[in-house]
Amino acid sequence: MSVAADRLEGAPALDIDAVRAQFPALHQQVNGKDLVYLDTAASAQRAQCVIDAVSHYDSHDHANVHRGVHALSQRATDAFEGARRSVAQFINAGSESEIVFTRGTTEAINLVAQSYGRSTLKAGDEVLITWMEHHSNIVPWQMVCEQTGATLKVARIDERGQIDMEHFRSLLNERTRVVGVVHISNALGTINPVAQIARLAHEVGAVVVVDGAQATPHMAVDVQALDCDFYALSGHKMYGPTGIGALYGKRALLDAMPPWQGGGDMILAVDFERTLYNEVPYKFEAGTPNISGAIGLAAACDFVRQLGHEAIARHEADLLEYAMTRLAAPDLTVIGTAQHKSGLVSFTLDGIHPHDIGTIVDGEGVAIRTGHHCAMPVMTFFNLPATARASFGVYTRREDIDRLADALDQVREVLG
Ligand code: 7TS
Repeated sequence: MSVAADRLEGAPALDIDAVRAQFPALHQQVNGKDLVYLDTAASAQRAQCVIDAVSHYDSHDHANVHRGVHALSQRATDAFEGARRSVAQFINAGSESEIVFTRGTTEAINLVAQSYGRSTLKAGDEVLITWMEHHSNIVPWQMVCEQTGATLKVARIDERGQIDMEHFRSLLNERTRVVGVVHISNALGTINPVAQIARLAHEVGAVVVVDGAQATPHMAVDVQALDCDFYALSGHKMYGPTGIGALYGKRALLDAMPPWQGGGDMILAVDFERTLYNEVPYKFEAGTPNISGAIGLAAACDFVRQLGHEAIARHEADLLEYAMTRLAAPDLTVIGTAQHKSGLVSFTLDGIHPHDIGTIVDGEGVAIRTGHHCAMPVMTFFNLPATARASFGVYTRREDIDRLADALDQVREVLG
């Protein structure tokens, strides 16, 4: 039994049939076969309670927020601000004013780079990230380094797909102003020691930006316990809608940061000489926000919280262990074998391009992701053009992994 599974012994079990009943999209046929959806890391399927919350809002309560005195605008505002409270509670932020709604993780990190980064970084400063970052935690930092003259540093990873902490420590110094790290790698499944990284970064006075896109659906996240300065998440990774996510930031940092986009809602008063900005979080939410998305995200937070992170972690640890055994074969190489790993398996089959794997298993009704997973440096590190990736969620069953294993046999038969 893996370390993770051992630790979770005694955690409550998920009622998998009840969970699956919450996901209408799972109950369909693809290419004449019952759908097996193993692409949750790219985007999770949407829970019925999320669909219902969005539909109820759209059908009954929609109006613009923060501006109307009429009943619908007040209802919409209450629901929108209630959603902010739900997200704050979900990651244990100290206050809902520390939650900025964004389009997702990508926009949240760009906000930090362009507001915090652009206003504080200068030539000689360093931004430290890791080799396993998603492009959304690489490119925004490259852009702001180019704008400010700061330098991007990258901590190595090892053969198992874990951060080389010795190298990470050796790159940290008094010039390091920002540390960016992914909580769970989407390409490898590695769960990173974010609290330890935050401690080390704070010792040199750097702020820590955590890419939590893959973490919030799979593990309990407590931003205060992690003591990270910023935390980014996406609704669609956690059974919620696309086009909505959030940035958590420590209040003192958000207060000191300049706005990054100008427009309605982010101001208190405007004349042509000077604009007085609104307080946080509104200072960072120019324009009409994704109101129904925020309501859907809050419903997704409730859904995950009700299932319970312990039960989810136990379920996914069991699936991971099962998959590692069930898929094991001389021609199959698993990429990413970290000691602490979440429920996904990135792999290659000898002599077969991952895209061909993806196409053939799709023909068997099995949805997996193939490609570089927006983490091209990880592919470079392992000297691969791409991998195939099966990623699990609360609705995944062992028999789904059996279906993948059978589909891989089909791949071998056709192309092997
Ligand atoms: N960070 C990580 C670790 C991710 O997995 C993703 C999306 C993002 C950031 C970006 O999130 P977004 O919601 O802003 O797009 N990952 C993937 C994936 O693994 N396959 O498709 C998208």
